[in-house]
Amino acid sequence: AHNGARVVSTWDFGVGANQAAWKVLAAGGSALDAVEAGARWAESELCNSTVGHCGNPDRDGVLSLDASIMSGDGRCGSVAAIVDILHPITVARAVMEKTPHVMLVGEGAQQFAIQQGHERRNLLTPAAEKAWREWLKTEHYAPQINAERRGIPGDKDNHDTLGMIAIDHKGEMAGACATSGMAFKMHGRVGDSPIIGAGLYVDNEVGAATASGMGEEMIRNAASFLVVELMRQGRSPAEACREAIQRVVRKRPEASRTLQVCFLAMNRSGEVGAYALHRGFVYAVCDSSKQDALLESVSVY
Ligand code: SD4
Repeated sequence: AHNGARVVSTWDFGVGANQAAWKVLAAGGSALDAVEAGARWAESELCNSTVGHCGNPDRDGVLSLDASIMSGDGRCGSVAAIVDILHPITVARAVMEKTPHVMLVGEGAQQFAIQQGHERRNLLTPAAEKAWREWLKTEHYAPQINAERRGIPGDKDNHDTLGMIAIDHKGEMAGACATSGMAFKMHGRVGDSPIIGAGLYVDNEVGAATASGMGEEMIRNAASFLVVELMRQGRSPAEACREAIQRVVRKRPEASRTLQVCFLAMNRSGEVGAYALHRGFVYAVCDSSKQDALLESVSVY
């Protein structure tokens, strides 16, 4: 048996997302409802607040969002490169529950969202538009995830992906990802977050994993699936995350010196682990004993 309900999330804003999810879990709700609530909080509350948390657009000035949701019984849904829709996570859940498909992209995803009652609205904030105009002066694509914390001067923190995993009172698990992806990405670029097995994977028999950082590396390594499969072979969540990071490094040793990759995992007993390529990856843990814990992950560098 597991040790009660628990929810974990990537980055410092994970604390707020966890608390939104915890309201559901503490009331005896399901992990699936909890992660949707947590991701919805990140999609709206976070974007309504401070600059830097709100997504930067792609290199054409279009803010396109990715989201995925997965239930421990294997059901999953996602949307990629969806534009002008505030809650992609809810659209992803509807893809899972109301369509014969797993993933919808771009215009089709938006069309489905509108059919589901979502409103079309421009989400690009003045601050994000300003950052994009500034970026246009050089057009240099050089993502620096959590650069500030890594001591790289001049770059603002750039981490806008919520990865969340929950286990409910029944021991059922679920996970969610919500993101605007990499700032100034190519138009049409899809990251790891909406790719089941890359940015998120959940299996009630074993546990769950989610990722943040340079999504291309997660996709290359089917990384969240890898973390879950390593746990299936007996690794602890922390060991599984570390091995997945080592896999990323082995594949691309040079690139690994500069890009950030982070994994967060929880097994079906509620044990939590994390590992990052570079320091600065923090994650939030929330359960009945404490709702605002923020921990710093170990890292290779
Ligand atoms: C992506 N993994 O789209 C996301 C970005 C991210 O912190 O996690 N940023 O590649």
